[in-house]
Amino acid sequence: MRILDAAPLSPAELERIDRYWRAANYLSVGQIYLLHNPLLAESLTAEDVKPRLLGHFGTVPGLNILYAHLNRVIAARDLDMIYVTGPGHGGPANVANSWLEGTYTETYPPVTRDAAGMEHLFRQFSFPGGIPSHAAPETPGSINEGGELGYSLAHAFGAAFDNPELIVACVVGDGEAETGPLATSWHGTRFLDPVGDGAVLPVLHLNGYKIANPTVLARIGDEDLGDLFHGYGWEPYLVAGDEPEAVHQQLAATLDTCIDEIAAIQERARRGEPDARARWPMIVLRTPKGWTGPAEVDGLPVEGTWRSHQVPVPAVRTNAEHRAQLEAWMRSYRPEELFDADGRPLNDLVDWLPRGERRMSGNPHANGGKLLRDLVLPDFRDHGVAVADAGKGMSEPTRVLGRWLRDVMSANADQRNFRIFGPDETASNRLDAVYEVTDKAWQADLLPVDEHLGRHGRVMEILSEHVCQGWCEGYLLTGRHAFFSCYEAFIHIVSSMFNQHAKWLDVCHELEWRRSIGSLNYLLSSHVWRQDHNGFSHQDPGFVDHVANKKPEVIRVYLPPDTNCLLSVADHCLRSRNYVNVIVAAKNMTPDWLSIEDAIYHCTRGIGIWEWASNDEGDPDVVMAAAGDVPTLETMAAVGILRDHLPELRVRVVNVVDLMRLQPHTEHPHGLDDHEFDTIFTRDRPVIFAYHGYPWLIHRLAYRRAVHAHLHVRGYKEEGTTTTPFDMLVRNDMDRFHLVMDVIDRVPGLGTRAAGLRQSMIDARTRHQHWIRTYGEDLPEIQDWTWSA
Ligand SMILES: Cc1ncc(C[n+]2csc(CCOP(=O)(O)OP(=O)(O)O)c2C)c(N)n1
Ligand SMILES: [Mg+2]
Repeated sequence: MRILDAAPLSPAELERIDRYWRAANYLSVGQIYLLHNPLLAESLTAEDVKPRLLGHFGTVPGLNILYAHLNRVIAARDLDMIYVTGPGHGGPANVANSWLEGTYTETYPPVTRDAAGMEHLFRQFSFPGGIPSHAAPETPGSINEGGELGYSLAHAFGAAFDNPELIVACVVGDGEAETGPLATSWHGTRFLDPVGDGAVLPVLHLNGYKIANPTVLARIGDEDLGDLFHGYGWEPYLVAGDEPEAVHQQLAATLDTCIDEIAAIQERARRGEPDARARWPMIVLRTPKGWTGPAEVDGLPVEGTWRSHQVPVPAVRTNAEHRAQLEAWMRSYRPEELFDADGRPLNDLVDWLPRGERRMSGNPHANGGKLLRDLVLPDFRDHGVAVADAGKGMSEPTRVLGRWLRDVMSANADQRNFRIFGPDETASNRLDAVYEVTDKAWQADLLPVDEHLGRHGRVMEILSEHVCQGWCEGYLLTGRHAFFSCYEAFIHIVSSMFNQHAKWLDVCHELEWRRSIGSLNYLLSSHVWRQDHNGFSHQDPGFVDHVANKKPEVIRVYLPPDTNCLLSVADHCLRSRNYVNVIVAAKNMTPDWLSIEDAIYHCTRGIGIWEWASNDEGDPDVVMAAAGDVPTLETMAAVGILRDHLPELRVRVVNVVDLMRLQPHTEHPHGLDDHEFDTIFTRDRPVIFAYHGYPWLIHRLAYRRAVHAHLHVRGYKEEGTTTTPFDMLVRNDMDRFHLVMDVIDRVPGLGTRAAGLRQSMIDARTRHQHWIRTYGEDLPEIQDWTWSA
């Protein structure tokens, strides 16, 4: 690793930056500890201290020293920069800097920049009715909560894409660096276009410790650490020390060099001399954990150890010695040199800081909705498939969607605010029409065999669902639009990231100043019912169950039954804001049920009676409901059998696109009120519901409905393997034959009358079993089945 020994700071600059750092540290410690007496006007009393001491100091001095130095280079060079805090548990640091920069008071006027405001600032931190302890949505300038560790670097890259003038400074905790998502995020430079994208400047914060352990990267020696990052294609610079003056000089010299190098890489590339092996600079900052805090507490070392992770001096309220230690610690920052008697930051403490939107806490990229522009969306109706006769024709839903996405990509090529993300599956999910107008981003070596790889590609593929998700979130949070396609089973990998993003959106609903951002749009394809090449490992429709746990204001789930419905749903999702939209759709040949006009009506309602397939004349004996493309097909086939063999049975066919329609309207904004629900499903007739995923979800959503006692749901019950498509249905009792049996078993009076039909359904399942074991494919009558009214 390179080590620079220049000392670019004049004594005055050194003094200035150190004072700023001390002020940020003082304000951070104050937030963790104090209720009153923010300026230490008198000696601390027990009542001045919070009853519950919550927060994390260990990472704070590192976050603050970086913030101070980044402010220096921003101001000196008029840089456009944001700050991503991997160890977001160091939230007091972000808040303190924002207060010093003035954005905190602009955002939250009651928190004035004086003694009263300082007291307010301290009190509210990790306090009931106040703000959370992390770099949360409430924190101006943050796009990374950092509560769940691992996503900072992927977020940083997502923010940098298509922002050629932006530098994203990204602190990575050395513990965070051990997580899977972070470890693979270092590959980001292989996808970052120095022409059209901005830069990411990672700072590995090698403070040596996590909560209770040393970190791996701090204990492998500088040489191996340097080699590791070299191997990943970075140029690592080491800044190390525990003596502030020396660290200030080294950090200043290193940041100057890094910013110069970034500019040089970009300048070369933008001049037309791209360098596929450009080594982007990064910094390894090795300073003590809990630096400037108490060296020892109760005879045990704290500064420079894991013991400083949270609250270094714990018993301040009850233990006078601890309280004196806290006071000495806070006074060591010399607040009288930082704030005037009224608690205002002294003029020369803050007069050199970046101003307006150049402040990292006030940069509009970190409140991306400010920069959000609507997508230009070509008319999806032009891509609709013609449907002369319902269920006669077939198409591949995602392939058709791919053509519309191609046009979306073209239409927004100039405004450069739309990308598609996916873990190596864009083509597999049959969205490959997009390659007619753009490539997959790639900055590593290119070989003649490669297809659709390009330096300026807008399709982002890396085989890490985590990184795809992190990039996608970073891109959205900075005010752009995205579409993420993934195999249904493997989207579980990012369940936890989805969680965090959904929580972020949820909190933003309460924050007027956080502007609306583009929705996170998932397309889950290659789904459970059609895993032709794969088996059990690839069969899991449960992500939706997890999504349904999140706040109704945030989540939407769509199960379009055919191609035209998929187009309509996708258009709706790309127009929406502040949601997580989950679309589940097949890539395989699927019957086309609805014309594009009918699809629009159906999807706008989100649920509907398919009267053209029903014969209930307003008084059904049974309701046959379906949600999902394969369940729709199977339901329609079952309805066909019923109508052929039991023509007097009045069957109502209901199709659900928007799953949240099933919830009461009091629970979800899309929920139907009971009256409307009852008119569709009845209050007392058997409902045979074929659902794409695990059956319990439908029960969960509909448990309060009058008809619930008569609701019988079929779905995936974890019976899977590599087998034929129809066999998957048979194994899970969602095949047409079983659905017919379900009707016979549940419609009063039908059991005896239709016993013969029931028996023939059992035989049909047996015939299927024998056939596939002999011929390896589904029965011809299954493969060739089409709907006939
Ligand atoms: C994914 C995840 N696992 C575990 C935790 C619990 N946790 C909070 S802080 C922390 C240690 C972080 O260490 P590091 O990244 O080195 O941060 P720093 O030393 O700067 O505080 C852990 C394990 C978490 N927040 N996220
Ligand atoms: Mg650490």
